Amino acid sequence: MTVSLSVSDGAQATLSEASLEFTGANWQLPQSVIVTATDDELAETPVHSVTIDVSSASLDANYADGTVTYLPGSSITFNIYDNEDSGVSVAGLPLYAEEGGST
Ligand SMILES: [Ca+2]
Ligand SMILES: [Ca+2]
Repeated sequence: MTVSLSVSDGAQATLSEASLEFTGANWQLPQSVIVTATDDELAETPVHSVTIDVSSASLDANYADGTVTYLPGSSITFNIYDNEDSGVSVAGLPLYAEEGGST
């Protein structure tokens, strides 16, 4: 059985694997996929998300309907926490100036 994975917005996140092969020899072994949130340097909503779609294909009719029955649905929501500070900050407080001067 082949489990295929895709991310809804490749600019926001990437997957280490696009597909996983489960055979008669490895079906019982876990396989991992690493999801990496892209540091896009854009100020965005504090939490945004992508959808990871999961589907299966197999010559075995029991697994060939395109769904992975042991997952809660065929898509997974992956939340991304923005790391840009979109506000204005002032360093070097307290600010001051001598009379007649400016900062
Ligand atoms: Ca982002
Ligand atoms: Ca960002």
